[in-house]
Amino acid sequence: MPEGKVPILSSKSGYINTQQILSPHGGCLTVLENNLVLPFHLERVYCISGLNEHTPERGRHAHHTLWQIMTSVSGSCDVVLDDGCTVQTIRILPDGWSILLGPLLWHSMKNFSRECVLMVGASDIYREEDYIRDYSAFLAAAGKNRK
Ligand code: T46
Repeated sequence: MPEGKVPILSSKSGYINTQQILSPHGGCLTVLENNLVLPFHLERVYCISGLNEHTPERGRHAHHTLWQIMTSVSGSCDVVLDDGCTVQTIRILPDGWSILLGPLLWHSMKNFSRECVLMVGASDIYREEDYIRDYSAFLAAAGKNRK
C-alpha cells in the first residue's frame, strides 16, 4: 500500500507502481509494459486528453470482462470506483501510482485539472459489447457475480 494514499477497497482494483522516470534530458517518462505486475496482458493503449476543469464527468460504465490500468501522465482527476457494494473516490496524480480497473467495476472520472492527460492500458481491443452503460444492469451483473 503506497504511503499517504487512500486504500482502495473495491474488489478487482488497487494501486500498481508504474514509476515515472525522470529523463536526464529533462521531462518525464510514463511506461506501461507487460513486465509490470499486472493481472492481464496489455492488448491496447489509449490516452484521454484535452481535459480541463470544465470537462464533464466521463466513464460512468463498467466492463463485463475488460481489465485496465489507468495512469495520469499529466494533471490529476478523481476516479470514482463502485463495485456494487462500496463506492469510493480516489485522486489520481502523475506520481507513478496507477489504478487497476477490473471487470464489473463501475467507474467514472471527474474534477479534472487543467491539461490532465490519462493513459489507459487494456486487456483487449475495443468492443462496445463489453460495456455496461446502464447502472441497474451493472448492479444486477455485479450481484450475480458475487453469488
Ligand atoms: C474506460 C474509461 C476509463 C473507440 O472507438 N476505441 C477505444 O479504444 C475507446 C476507449 C473508445 N472508443 C470510442 C467510443 C466512443 O464513441 O471513443 C468514444 C469515447 O469513448 P467513451 O465515451 O467510452 O470514453 P470514456 O472516457 O467515457 O471511457 C473510456 C473508455 O471507453 C472506457 O473503456 O474504461 O475510458
